[in-house]
Amino acid sequence: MTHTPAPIDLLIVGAGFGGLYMLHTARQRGLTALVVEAAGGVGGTWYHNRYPGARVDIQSLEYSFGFDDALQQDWCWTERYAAQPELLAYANHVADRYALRDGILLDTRIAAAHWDEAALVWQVAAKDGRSWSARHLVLATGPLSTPNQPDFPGLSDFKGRVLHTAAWPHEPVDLTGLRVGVIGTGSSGVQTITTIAPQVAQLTVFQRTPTYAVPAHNGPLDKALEAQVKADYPAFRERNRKMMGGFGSMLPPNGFSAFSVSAEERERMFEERWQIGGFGLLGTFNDLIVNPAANELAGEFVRNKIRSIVHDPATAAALCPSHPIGCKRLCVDTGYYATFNRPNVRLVDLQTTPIDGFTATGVLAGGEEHTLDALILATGFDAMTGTMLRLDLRGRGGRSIQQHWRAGPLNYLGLCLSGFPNLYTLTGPGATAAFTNVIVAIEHQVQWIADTVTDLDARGVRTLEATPEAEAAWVAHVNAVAARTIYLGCNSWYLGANIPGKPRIFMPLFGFPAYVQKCAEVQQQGYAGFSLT
Ligand code: N01
Repeated sequence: MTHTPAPIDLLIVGAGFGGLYMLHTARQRGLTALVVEAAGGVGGTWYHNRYPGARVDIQSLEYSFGFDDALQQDWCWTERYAAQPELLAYANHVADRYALRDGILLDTRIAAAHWDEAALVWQVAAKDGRSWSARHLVLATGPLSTPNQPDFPGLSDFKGRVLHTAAWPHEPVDLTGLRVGVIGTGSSGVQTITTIAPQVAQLTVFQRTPTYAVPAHNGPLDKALEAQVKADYPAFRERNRKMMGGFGSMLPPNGFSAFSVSAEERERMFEERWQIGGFGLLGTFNDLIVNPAANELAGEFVRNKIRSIVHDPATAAALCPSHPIGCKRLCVDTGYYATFNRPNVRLVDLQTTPIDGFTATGVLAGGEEHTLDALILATGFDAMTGTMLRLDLRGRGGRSIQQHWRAGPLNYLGLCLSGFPNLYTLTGPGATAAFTNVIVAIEHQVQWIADTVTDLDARGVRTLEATPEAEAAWVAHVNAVAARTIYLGCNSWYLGANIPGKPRIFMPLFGFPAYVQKCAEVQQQGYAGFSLT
């Protein structure tokens, strides 16, 4: 790869919220930085996921940057849970407000990054042949950025339109009056299904695993609540940073067991949180995530809701999940289960009637042809590692990330990799982002990286590299934490279980405050677990 004469301090891959804030923070510290982004605009997730009904599942007063009080005072969300266009507008506002655009190269896909052991820099090349050298490389590529396109044999036989929720076209897609199929019932599928059902002639939902969904009770943002939060925003953010997931201080989890109250009281408390809506249901008791028996009570509460909402008992039964609630990320919905009461909506249970193939005009399942004009794949992502593993990323000795991660994503602190000096992963494996309000997680990791780079510069240290021992211990720690919860009890993307052949290693760390504390300790201890040169 060609060398450029003066290396920049930070090359950042990706212009989502992570890349934007990394660029801003680097500049504030007097570091030179460049963001390289494959898409035609900023916003990452909210640039690509334009499917009908796409919206955030954490309240917008929380799912937003807190690093600048002027920003959080000025910006006004219109809804309790912002929809994709508003989130994309927010990302663009951040880019403009902090004059970031001249540091962002759009429509440019990074193809390779090789560590240059002589010059102690990353040599980074784009697909179009341009190249840069950088002292530090930050992969702000997002945990959910490479769409999962399952290998459905015969799919190309289908002559109708095929769409993926995570790669939705920019021009309007008019599904009015069409016969539409949706494969997948995770968050993307749930939002798509609920939104398009009233528009389409016929909607066929192909479900492999039933999903737990709790009501969002979305609506216009409560102005009184907004005023209350804004009057105290820094303290509100601080309270959220102390929560397990970096959000939820408006409805803190209760500190007692599901078994410490009577059955009637338990039901009343679940109901109270169901009526409030959102993830707070999982905080009704303090043992829902750690005790399978307590978790089962919450799961049964939601199954009873499904049975009471869905009129057809067979459909209701097929919609009832049996895995632990929360084990796959909970969906936050707007009438998902009730959608199956519509006469134009049909559920196809792939557990009993698997997809046999495709015809020019539809999907064959259970010996029946489901005639479709369009098929929507809401099949998720090759999460957390998929995007990084598609790079030609090579560390010391030319060792590739594909070799390093052959048995799963080895990392230290969810930030660094042994053999890959001065490389940082944002919201990647080993970090809490997937369980956290991701913007809060990004703010923390970006600040850690910026602190580290400026600190190392001040000390005259040129390279920071995780030791293999620290890395192995960290992955064991992440998995040990997960083993104390219900998270190993299902086939989730947290485990890599949604992608055939992907190593089953539990990737995200549960517990944001402890993670923040650990990262700080590592810095205070002179970068324990790292070798410095
Ligand atoms: O993806 P998913 P997603 N044949 O992996 C099914 C975030 N997000 O895009 O469960 C048939 O959850 C798969 O079935 P199964 C959020 O963190 C947030 O919906 O593997 N079906 C599943 O039903 C979320 O967790 C928001 O058996 C197949 C679905 O496809 C994450 O993104 C909105 C299949 C995939 O569900 C991912 O959500 C959207 C196959 N071969 C996303 N392969 C909000 O903020 C997969 N499936 C609200």
